[in-house]
Amino acid sequence: MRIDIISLFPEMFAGFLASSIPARAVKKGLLELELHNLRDYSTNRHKSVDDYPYGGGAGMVIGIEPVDKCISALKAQRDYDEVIFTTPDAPVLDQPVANRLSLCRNIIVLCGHYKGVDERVREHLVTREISIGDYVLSGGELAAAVIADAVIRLVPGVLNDETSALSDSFQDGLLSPPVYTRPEEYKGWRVPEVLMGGNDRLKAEWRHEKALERTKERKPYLLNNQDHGSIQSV
Ligand code: 6GU
Repeated sequence: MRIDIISLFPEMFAGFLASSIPARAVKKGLLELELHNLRDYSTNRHKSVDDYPYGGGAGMVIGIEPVDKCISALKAQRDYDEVIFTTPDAPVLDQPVANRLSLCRNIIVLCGHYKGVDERVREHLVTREISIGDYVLSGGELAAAVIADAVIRLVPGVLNDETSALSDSFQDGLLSPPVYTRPEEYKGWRVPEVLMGGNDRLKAEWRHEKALERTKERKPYLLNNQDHGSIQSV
């Protein structure tokens, strides 16, 4: 999979890219992640990419020209399955969307910006808009990193078997059950007895029961959501 991120602040992704999972995916050859500075596609000698808004109003607006130039340059090299725009006024990212995106070959993520982006970018160049929650960030960079992380870890081979994405919270529409490790007792706080026994069926039943109980208590809406966007169901 290849992810191209277009941003005015590409340096914000340095820590994320150096971190374990995305770095390992790149090293394994499962992922290409390229950053593009929108400023490099400015059409004037001041390297600016924004201008005053038509009709007035506060602040500046990022113009369509540099965005189109950057996206066109990328599209000339390969086909893209999605051009994603990060913006708080879009549908919120969830696991089914992450699952679908993980099946793409090439995606572009265009980071939104507090300045606002010319609406024609959204109308003509973007295929999908994503928010990461109902709160406002100063730019779309953190959202793009969140989206990239959620997607990258689903690419086959990126995680090893024990941490397989299939056993995640949300993947079966349920939250994960509680987990425990040694010691069996700490300050009088004990590991549930059933997990200490030798009956695998009982242990599996217990985990499923706890997963259901947690989901009902904490995120009951997941129980009504049958769309998991899994590889089987897309
Ligand atoms: Cl995608 N962008 C910004 N600026 N703020 C957000 C967001 C995105 N998602 C939640 N808040």
